[in-house]
Amino acid sequence: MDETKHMNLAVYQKAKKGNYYCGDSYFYKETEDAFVCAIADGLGSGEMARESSKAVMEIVEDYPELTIESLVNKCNEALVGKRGVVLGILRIDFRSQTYSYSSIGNIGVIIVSAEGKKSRNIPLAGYLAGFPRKLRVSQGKVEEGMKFLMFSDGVNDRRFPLKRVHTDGVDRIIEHYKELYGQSRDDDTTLIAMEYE
Ligand SMILES: [Mn+2]
Repeated sequence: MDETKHMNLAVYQKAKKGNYYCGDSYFYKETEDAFVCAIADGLGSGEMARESSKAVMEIVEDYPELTIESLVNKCNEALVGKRGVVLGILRIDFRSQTYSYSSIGNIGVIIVSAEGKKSRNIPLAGYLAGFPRKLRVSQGKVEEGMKFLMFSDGVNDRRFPLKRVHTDGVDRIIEHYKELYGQSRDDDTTLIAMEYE
């Protein structure tokens, strides 16, 4: 993936116990103007689930300049005739200094302000499957030191160790999660920790 200049980023990904392939996909990209990051979890398992989540990742790769709404609409078009996915997308616009994100289905997003205030996104139920659906996009100003956590449902967000997130760097956040929950793998797990600097 691309070098990132504005974003500090660390990733943890692990396939479900006994599974060779991970059904979760993620992608991130930073351009002059924006940073985009997405996690998709294909419904079901195996080849077809993977095909869907890959199709969505290609959209994010090809159109980082689009707004969240347009990105999700494009993803939806790419899913016509395919299996559905749950999807989380975060986009940071460097010019307007804003972030926006949307989560459809069980992709968690937690934002930690530079002062340590945490806000948790409540994902919309359902999934994306090639037909129009209602979206909810959350937006705000980005500030230096702000952190974003995005994760698939393999991460139990009620157990997520949030106490030290404010002071820990992104690598340490990932390490800490691994130490605590690296052994329990009931589902594919993807966790991405990001910091805007
Ligand atoms: Mn899952």
